Amino acid sequence: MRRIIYLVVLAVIAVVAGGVLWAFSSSKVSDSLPPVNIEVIAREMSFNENNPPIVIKKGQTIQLTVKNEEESGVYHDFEISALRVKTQLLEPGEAETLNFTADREGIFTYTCPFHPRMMVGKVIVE
Ligand SMILES: [Cu+2]
Repeated sequence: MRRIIYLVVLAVIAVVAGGVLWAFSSSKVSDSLPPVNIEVIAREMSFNENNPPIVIKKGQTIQLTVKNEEESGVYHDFEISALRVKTQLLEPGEAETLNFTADREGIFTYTCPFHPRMMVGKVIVE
């Protein structure tokens, strides 16, 4: 009889432990990284004044808005070729928002393909 009680207790522990593990693993899925909004302004031949690094996390959904705020006639584009991210050609006053998720860690380059020497910076995926 004692042995049966012991086995029942063990079984209950196993079920509870299994439930706790399941809860942890399912909460991990729903607690995945929240989306992040990033705004990039193209003005006076640079992004956000000095082409700062953009730091994001692997697997995080990024909502990226690129605005061309040049006064006149200068078109820009924004590209992270390693992550297959690219806007349309943006004329002054125009903006585009796109979503992407970096699927690997590393340091990549963003650029305006029209002005690759002046408008270039790093994307750091951690
Ligand atoms: Cu440009």
